[in-house]
Amino acid sequence: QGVTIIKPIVFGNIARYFGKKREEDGHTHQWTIYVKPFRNEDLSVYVKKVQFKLHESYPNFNRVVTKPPYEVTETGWGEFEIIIKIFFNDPNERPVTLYHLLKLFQSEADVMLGRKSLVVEQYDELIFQDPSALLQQMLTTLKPITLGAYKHEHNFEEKKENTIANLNTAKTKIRNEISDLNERLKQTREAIGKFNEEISKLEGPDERIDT
Ligand code: SLL
Repeated sequence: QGVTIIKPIVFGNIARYFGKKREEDGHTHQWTIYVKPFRNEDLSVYVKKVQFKLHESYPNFNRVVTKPPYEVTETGWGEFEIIIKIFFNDPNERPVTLYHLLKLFQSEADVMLGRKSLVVEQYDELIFQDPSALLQQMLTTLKPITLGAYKHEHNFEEKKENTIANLNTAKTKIRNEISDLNERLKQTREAIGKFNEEISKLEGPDERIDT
C-alpha cells in the first residue's frame, strides 16, 4: 500500500503565577496542559480521546478528555512529568504516547511576577503508516474547528524560516573557510616545492621533504 499520512500537532503547557502563595492549599500557579492541531482542523474526526496522566498528588490524576479542546486546567505548586496518550477512533490504530514536563517557573521578570503567562510547547507529528480504509477516510476529511479563532503561542513558521536562514549563513561561512584553507594549503605546497628544489640543488635529490 505505502500510504503515509502526517498530522502536525502542538502540545505543551501554559502557566501563570498567582502573584502569591494561596493560603488554603499552598498552590502558586494555574496551568493548562494541551494537545492541539498545528493547522486548523477538528482532531475529533479521528481522535477518540486524550488521556493526561498527572502527578499522583492530584485527585483522579488520570484525566480523560473526549472532545476538543484537548486540555486540562489545574492549579498547583510543583512541576512534574505529564504523560499524554492519544487514542484513535480506529481501535486497530495504536495509541500515541507523548511526554511533557509541566513547566511553571521561569526567570523572566514578568513571568515571575505573574504579569505574564509562560508557554512551553513543542511541534510534533502524528504519523499514520498504512491506515485502515476507515481511518484513512477520517484522516483526509478536513474539518476546520469553529470554536474560537485559531492561533499558536509560538510562530513555528517564523522559527522555521529563521532556522533555514541561520543554516544558510553558516553554510556560506564554512564554505568560505574551506576555500581559504584550501588556498593556504596550495600556497604551503608550493612553498614546500620551492624548498625542495633548493634542497636538491644544494644537497642532491635524497634530502627532499615529502608533500
Ligand atoms: C516536586 N516532583 O516535588 C515534584 C512533584 C507535584 C506537584 C510536584 C499538587 C497539588 C495538589 C501539586 O502541585 N503537585 O496537591 O492538589 O516538585
